[in-house]
Amino acid sequence: MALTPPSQRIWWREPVARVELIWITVAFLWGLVMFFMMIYWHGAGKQNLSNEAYRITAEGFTERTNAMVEQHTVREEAGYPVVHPPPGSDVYMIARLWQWWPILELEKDQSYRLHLASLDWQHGFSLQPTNINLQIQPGYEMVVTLTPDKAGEYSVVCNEFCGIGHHTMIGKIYVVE
Ligand SMILES: [Cu+2]
Repeated sequence: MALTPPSQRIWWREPVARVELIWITVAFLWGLVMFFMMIYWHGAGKQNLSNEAYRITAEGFTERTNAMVEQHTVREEAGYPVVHPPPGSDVYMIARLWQWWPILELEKDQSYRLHLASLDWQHGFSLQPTNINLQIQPGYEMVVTLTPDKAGEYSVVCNEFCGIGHHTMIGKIYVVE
């Protein structure tokens, strides 16, 4: 390895080689293609759901979630309320250290507005086994309109490392016929 200085002091003011120009052009054009594909994929293909984001306060979001839980809890499971809200309604899920709260029970082929928010810091919403991923930031709610098309038990995994109990932060959504 040469550790001697370049022979010319201004070593960087050289014409760009043809092959490098070609690569820059190819990379730039490909970047443009992918940019427009992003917009295209938004509508076509099996992409992540389009979401909306709104500013919230932790207290306000807790209040709305509690109201839903109070009205529509149908049973309890390991200390978690299982909430069965009416089809078409707004449903809420709180992310906090270290849980997704409460458990939701939704009906197949019905639409819901799912509101997700964190009460402390950043968490990740990953719905398994379908591949829906959202980052949940404090101070904002993510709202997705979803229509579950398959009955079963879904897990919500936090996929944003959030501390010592991160691996235990697992929530649940039931979809019933
Ligand atoms: Cu988390």
